Amino acid sequence: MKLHMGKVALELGSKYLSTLREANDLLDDVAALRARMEEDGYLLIRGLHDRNEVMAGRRRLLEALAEEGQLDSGADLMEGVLKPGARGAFYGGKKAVTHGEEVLRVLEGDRVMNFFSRFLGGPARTFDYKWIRLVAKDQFTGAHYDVVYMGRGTTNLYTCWTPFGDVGLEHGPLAICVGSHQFERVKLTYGQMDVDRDHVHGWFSSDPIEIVDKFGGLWATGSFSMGDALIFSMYTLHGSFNNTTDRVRISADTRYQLASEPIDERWIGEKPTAHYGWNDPAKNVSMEEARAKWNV
Ligand SMILES: O=C(O)CCC(=O)C(=O)O
Repeated sequence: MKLHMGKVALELGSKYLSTLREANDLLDDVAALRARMEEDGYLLIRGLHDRNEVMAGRRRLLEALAEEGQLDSGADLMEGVLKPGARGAFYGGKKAVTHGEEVLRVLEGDRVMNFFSRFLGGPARTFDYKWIRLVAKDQFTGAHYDVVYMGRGTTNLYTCWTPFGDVGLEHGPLAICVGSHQFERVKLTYGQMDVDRDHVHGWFSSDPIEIVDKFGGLWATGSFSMGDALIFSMYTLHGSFNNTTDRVRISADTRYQLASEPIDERWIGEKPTAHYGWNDPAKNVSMEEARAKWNV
C-alpha cells in the first residue's frame, strides 16, 4: 500500500516506511519506557486515554465544525463527513472548544497527567495552549521537529498526539521518522531554530524520502483507535500522511514536561501569546535558504 505525504508516495513495507511498535508491554517499567524513548524517539501507547472520554471530545469538536457549516448534515455527526471542498479547521488556542470539559478531560485528565508524572519522574504540567487539527481531504503535515515551535523552556518536553477518532491509514495518520532524534547535524542546525526569532518556515522538508536518503532513519506509521496516544520528543522528526477521504481526521497535539523545569512562556497563561513573529511576509526566510546556509 502506498501512502502520500504531499506529493511523495511511500510504500508501506519498503526501506522508507514501516509500522510503529507499541510500548504497552513496558507500561509497568518506567526505566524501560525511558530506554525505549531513547532508542526510538517515540512511544506508541494503545488505550492511554479512556475511549469513551475521547469519543465525548470528538462529539464536541464535530459540533464546532458543524456550526461552521463544514459537515455534510445528511451524515451521522460522529462520522465527520465533510462537505465537498470543506477546508477543515485548526482550533489551536480556540479555548471555547479546546478548554471545554469534554476535550480537557482527555488532554489534562488523570490518565495522561499520571503517565507523564511517572515517565518524567516528578509532577508533570502541560501547556495551557492546545493544538487541535481537523484535517480535510488531501491535507498533510510536512516533516519537522517540534522544538522549533516550542523550544524556549526545557527540551525535556514531549508531544502527545491524540487522535479524536479512529484513524486508518487512509485518513492521514501521523508518521515518525525513527532514528531522527539522533540526526546530530540536523539537531545542531535546524534543531536550534526558533520560528518566531528566525522567521523560517518550520517544516524541515515536505519530502520524507529525501530525509531517509540523506540522513537515514525509517518512517513508521500505523492505524490508530480512539484512546491511543503517540508520544515523542522535541527532536523526533514527524509529519502526517494525506487524508485521502472525505472524513475529517481530528487530532490534538499537546505538550507535557516536569512542572519544576523552565517553560516556554508563549504557551502558558489565560491568553497565551502563541507565535508572534512567524510567517511575517516581510521577514520570511525559506527553509531552502536556511538549509543551504546550515549545509544540511
Ligand atoms: O497532526 C498532524 O498532522 C501534525 C501534528 C504535529 O505536527 C505534532 O503533533 O506536533
